[in-house]
Amino acid sequence: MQVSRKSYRFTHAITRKPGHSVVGGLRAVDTGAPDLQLFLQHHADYVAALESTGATVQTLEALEDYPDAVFVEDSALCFQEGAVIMRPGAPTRLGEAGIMGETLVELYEEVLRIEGPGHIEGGDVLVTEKEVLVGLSARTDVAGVEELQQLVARWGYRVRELKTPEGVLHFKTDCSLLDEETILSTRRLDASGCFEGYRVIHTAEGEEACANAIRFNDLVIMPDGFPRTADKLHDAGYNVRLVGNSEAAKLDGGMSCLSLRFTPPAR
Ligand code: CIR
Repeated sequence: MQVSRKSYRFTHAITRKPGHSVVGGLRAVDTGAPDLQLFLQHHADYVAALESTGATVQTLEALEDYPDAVFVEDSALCFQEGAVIMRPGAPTRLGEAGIMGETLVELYEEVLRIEGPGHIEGGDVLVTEKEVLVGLSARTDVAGVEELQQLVARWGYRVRELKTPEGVLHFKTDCSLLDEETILSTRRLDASGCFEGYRVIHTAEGEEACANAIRFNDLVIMPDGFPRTADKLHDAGYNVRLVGNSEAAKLDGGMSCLSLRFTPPAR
């Protein structure tokens, strides 16, 4: 695979502010609508954490027609060589991808698109140093994975198809990349054997909801409120930054969902 930089080093990120419509975002279980003011505060803290690593963060305006548009990760996949516009499996989110494409064509010469009929969402894709792992889920199907494989083969990437655990929204709801050889994972996902060959750190029992963290340059950014897993990561030598996530969590969103992280080619 032609990766010249580490899979967790990025110069850029794109985020999008939550809008008033976020209260109508998709959720598996209704635990109440998110509070927009608190969501905006958490979002600002998240952007500040990304920026504190020296990266340039482009924060797009809210898209009121798309309640879940704050979760930009699902709309595209960004590599060094180019970007791929996803095809979300949630009908209410389909239009977000094309809109993100308008931003990405400003940054990349090569912007490819999943045309369908399959579906794939960025939350189901974990890019590591050596491969692109994609979990089949209620949002990502075999045809979507196959189309991604065909598209990224030109850049030398190998796609490995896996299964997202039953009832889990996205593959990355249950795992994150910590460094070139280490994955943070729930025990239930790791039990499938999908991370053979990697070093795996498990979320603490009862703290499975923090498996969706991100390694962004020198930081591991994880949701606040999971002290035993935070201690584990700290003890393993990671520089952990906690960000409030209570409002995104009401919509099944976590740290990875809130940004696209990438290093665009010099133009
Ligand atoms: C959804 O159901 O699509 C949103 N409410 C949450 C998306 C979270 N995105 C992610 O895990 N990548």
